[in-house]
Amino acid sequence: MGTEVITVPDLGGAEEVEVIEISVTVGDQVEADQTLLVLESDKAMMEIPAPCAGKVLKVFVKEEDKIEKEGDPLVEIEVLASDGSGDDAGAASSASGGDEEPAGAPADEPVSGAAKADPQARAVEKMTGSTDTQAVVKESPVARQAVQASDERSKQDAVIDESSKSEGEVYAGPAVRQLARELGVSLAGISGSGPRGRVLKEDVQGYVKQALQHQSRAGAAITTGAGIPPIPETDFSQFGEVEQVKLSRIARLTAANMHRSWLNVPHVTQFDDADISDLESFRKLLTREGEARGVKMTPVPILLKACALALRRHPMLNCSLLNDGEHVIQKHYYHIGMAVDTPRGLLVPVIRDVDKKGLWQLAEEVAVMAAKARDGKLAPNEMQGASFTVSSLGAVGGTGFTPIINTPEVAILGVSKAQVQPVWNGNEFVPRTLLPLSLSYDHKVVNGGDAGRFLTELVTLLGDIRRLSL
Ligand code: CAO
Repeated sequence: MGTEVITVPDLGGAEEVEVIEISVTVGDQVEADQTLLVLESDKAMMEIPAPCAGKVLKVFVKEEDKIEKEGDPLVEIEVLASDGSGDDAGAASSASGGDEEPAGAPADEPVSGAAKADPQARAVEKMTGSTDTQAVVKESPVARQAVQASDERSKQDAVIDESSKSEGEVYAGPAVRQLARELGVSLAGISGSGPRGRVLKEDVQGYVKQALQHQSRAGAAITTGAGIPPIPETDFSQFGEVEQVKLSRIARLTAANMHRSWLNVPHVTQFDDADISDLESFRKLLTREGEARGVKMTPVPILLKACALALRRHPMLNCSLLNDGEHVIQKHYYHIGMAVDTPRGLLVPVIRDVDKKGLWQLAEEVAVMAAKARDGKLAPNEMQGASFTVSSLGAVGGTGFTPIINTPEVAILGVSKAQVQPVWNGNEFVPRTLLPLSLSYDHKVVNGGDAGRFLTELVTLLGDIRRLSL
């Protein structure tokens, strides 16, 4: 354990830079890359991130201080030892060099070598899309846009948005954006009372207060579905011993993505059972060969293959809807995401070109990707580009579930635990192994007929896997 002093970076020739926001206080635990404070020149804002996880020991500046010199101390943190136990901080600096993103989260943009080594440079790159630190200060629109890009997701979640101004035009620091996100408020509707129209915390609070007053006056609006009533905060300590635990970064991103999908996509889930008795006998036959090859043929690779073929025959499930609501992008590739349960949260590595690969190759890739996900070694591009997702809880149990679509995909297959059940064959009940499947689809794009035909095709393919080769 040691301490690290975060100093004023290269100011890119800016003459006067002001501290416009201190995002932490002494004693705070911070994660690597978490914003410590925000500087602003007359042209742009710059977030100063923590280089590593730690505890804030000292803050050398206060809001509205003017910064003149590169190298002046800003914040001192006590560096937390990484014990390799897979905690969030450890994961952020894992050997993979790649940030992980959960279900459907666009993985972080690739960053340059310099940025990988230096979180501050990484933040600058994220802000600007440029490796040129000076550009941050000089090119205000780019920098501004980059700061605001981090807020892009909150746009989707915003429940109060009465303005035609785009979120991208709003001028606000990260703490204010964070507050707005937590409150489910779009900054686009708030007028800023700070210098140069900057939105302050008080503006957000005032806006919410006003909105709540308005809502209670028009109480009927809630019951008619015109708003999402907030869940009141509860003091659970009144009922017993409690502990507040911070969610991991992966869990937080998953929550945001699931919420966004849930709010934006009209989900319908269709259920069916596939008779996989013959498939299971075939799998058993492959046990020896699998041992010789050093890879196990589990149900997932076979499911992926069957899905790719069914997608090819039912292309509406292999689309994405454009934001104009008038076009879809028809994908002619079959990259399938595979939900993997890891100690740090849900990750979705993508198996590419599933339709072109044999079952052994798929089995190997499934095993490799699942291991990488669990070890925190997935690269960002290994979690991008899926056109469909399979979420198998077969090894865990359960008779069925309704998976949430990994947007911008339009469908996801949930797989539950196969069970031997009595099936009537016309003359008698016979024991058959049935695999419960649940297909959630975006009813904006996929209609019930498409989904039903897709699932029936899948059940047919899994019921007679000779058909996989047709
Ligand atoms: N029914 C019955 N048994 C099943 C099964 C099913 N549908 N699917 C897998 N199994 C069995 C396997 O055959 C294997 O059994 P044996 O060891 O006796 O042969 C065992 O369960 C373990 O399989 P596995 O999980 O190691 O391998 P897999 O290829 O089936 O799955 C993976 C890989 C990565 C999908 C899986 O490990 C996993 O992480 N699943 C969780 C996904 C998840 O969290 N989904 C929820 C997302 S929404 O919150």
